[in-house]
Amino acid sequence: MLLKCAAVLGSPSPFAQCVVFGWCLSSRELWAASQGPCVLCSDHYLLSGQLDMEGALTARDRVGIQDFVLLDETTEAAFLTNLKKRFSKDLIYTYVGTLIVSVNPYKELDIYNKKQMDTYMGVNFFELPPHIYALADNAYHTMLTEFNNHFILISGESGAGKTEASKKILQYYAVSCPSTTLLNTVRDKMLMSNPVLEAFGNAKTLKNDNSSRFGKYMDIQFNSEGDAVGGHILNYLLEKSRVVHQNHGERNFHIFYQLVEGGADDLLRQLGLERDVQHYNYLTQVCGECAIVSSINDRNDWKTVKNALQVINFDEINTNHLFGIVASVLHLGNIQFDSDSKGHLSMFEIQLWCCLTVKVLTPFTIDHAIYARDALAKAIYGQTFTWLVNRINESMENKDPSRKTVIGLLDIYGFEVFYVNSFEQFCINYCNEKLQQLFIQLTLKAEQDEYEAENIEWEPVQFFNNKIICDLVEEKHRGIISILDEECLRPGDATDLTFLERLEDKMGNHPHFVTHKLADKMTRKTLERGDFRLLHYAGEVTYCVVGFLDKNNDLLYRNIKDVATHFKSSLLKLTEILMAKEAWYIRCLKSNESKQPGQFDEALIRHQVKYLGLMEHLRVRRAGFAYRRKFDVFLKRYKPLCPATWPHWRGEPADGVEVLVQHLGYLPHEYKMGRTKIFIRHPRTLYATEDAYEKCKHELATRLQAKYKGY
Ligand code: AOV
Ligand code: MG
Repeated sequence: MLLKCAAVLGSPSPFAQCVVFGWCLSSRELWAASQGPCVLCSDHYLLSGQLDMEGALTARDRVGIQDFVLLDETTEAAFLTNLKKRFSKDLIYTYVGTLIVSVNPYKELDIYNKKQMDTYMGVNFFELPPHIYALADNAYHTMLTEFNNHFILISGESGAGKTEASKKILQYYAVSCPSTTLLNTVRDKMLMSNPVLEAFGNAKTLKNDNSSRFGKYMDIQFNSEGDAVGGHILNYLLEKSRVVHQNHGERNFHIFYQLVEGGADDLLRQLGLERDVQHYNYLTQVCGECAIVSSINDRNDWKTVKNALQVINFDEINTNHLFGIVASVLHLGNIQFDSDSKGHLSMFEIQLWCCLTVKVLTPFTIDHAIYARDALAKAIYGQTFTWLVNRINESMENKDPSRKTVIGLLDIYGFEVFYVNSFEQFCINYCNEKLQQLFIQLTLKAEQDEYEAENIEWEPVQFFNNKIICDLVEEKHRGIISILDEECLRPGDATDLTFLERLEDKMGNHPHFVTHKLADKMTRKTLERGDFRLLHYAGEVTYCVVGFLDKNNDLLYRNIKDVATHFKSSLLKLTEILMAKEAWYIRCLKSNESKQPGQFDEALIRHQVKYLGLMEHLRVRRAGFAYRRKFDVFLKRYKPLCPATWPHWRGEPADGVEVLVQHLGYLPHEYKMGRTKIFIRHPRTLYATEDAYEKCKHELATRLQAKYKGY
């Protein structure tokens, strides 16, 4: 079983390739290999292929190592060399144990087709080259065998490939899980929720032509047979300010351009729209030419969205309402104010004009009126987005009452640094800070704590814990968010600048916080008086405080109406949801800033490898154990493999496990007994046990069938 395929009949020279080391075996070695696992690394599975003229042992040099755990040395240089080698061969995925490192290729690769999906279905993790399908499949099968919940955390900076990865995983589940006609419709809805939410929640930024401007957590719900029976989406803080303002070189949300470019003539006439994006202030106020993006086809995307809306049960009336709202936002943006502008307005606009310019008999100034108009546009769009998510959730609701387990997919906006960073970047980067903390807690810290708790001998690995930055932002009464909330609620003359002063008073000497006043001479030159700088885990970001109070007030206002929408508390809740599940990780790396295929910007990638803590993760993984299970759970599953433990083991579970693994021939260095769990060093040890278990189950079933045949 360990040997996938040895000789290739008829090929010029038969060989096998070790999938982890990637090296080839000569005929003599092949013969030896056919007696067991790879003779060179004595560890991993073998794949068939064709020996090229360069001969044996060259493949490793050419394609690199598929699991960083097996690198000769754990230096950053060796890590990057391996990543680069693989990237140059379009091998964008590499494992660190069961974690996947993915490098954005910025080009379509032929690795996401049905054939590939079939190849990865039901195969043990390390049997085939690294792929997100392998991770998706293993999460799925673990869920089915252990009846527990899982989540896949996809992280990385803006443009690194998180959303693409999450879509590919969803497609994998949609295509590869067992299906019935009824369930197919649930799956179609899950898939089709994507283009709709992307149209309303994604936009072109300087970092990414299809940047997610909201956070998304999606539960895919499965019944005990493994059918996908429903889905549920939680959304986080849509960047509403984009509706009324975009930075130079960026666009508004895709849906506006799709409607204007792709909507039928009749529809546009009905909605009073011109077929010209240049006509709308909200689409072109900063730079008109940014409306056209070579990688985006708004007309085609419009068709996809229209079709997707039908699949998720939007009837014609609802669809028309939805587009009516989108159009009304565009109309709002075109309302201009001057002291005698009433003469040019329609009835609808006059009513709106009265709302926006007269506040309890006190006329607004023109600035106030513009502010009120924009606030209204943002509120309308934000509410529509929430409504849309709710409708999608209704359409994907699980109608199957039987016991269910879930796999959660988390795809949020990635860490971002622009020339000017505002409240939105502050929230987005805080969110990333929280997820990094979660990663640390669940991997580096938890892993080492567990070895300690289980009394397993262990050499501690040092890592940077970003808890200090999370506390700086979120600590009760002392963190930046608390101070901002207090300042927003303080009656009187609170402004963005008084907020900054209070920060300076409170944060004083914090090592991750700097302002112009607090900075030394060198740093001061690069800081304006209205800025504060945070030293995030992923790098320094300078935030301009202008608009902080105003934008936070908006959140606070929503918070008073519905606590659940408050960003900080909703992130805390998300952390709780995730902590209760078994985690799988995809760490996405951005290959270059100019979105070019095939370009491997080493400095940029080194920086990401560093701040994502990949080296520390590798060191912990390498020194540790790939698999661990409670004694009773392990014994319950594998006891049929040993006559002394089958059908009942009367003693302590730990003793039963010891008897069992002795019987299975585990060598002393392959496992360790903790206080409550068995720890297994290499996955292959477990896979061999799992294979034996499957065989045993099959034999038992055959025997039972034969026995009861006559009844
Ligand atoms: P993000 O989700 O991580 O950024 P995306 O998943 O949107 O980034 O990826 C950005 C772009 O990179 C995509 O539009 C594709 O052009 C390309 N890309 C990413 N992954 C792949 C892949 N596996 N194969 C081919 N091209 C890919 V943000 O949402 O900005 O944080 O807020
Ligand atoms: Mg995204």
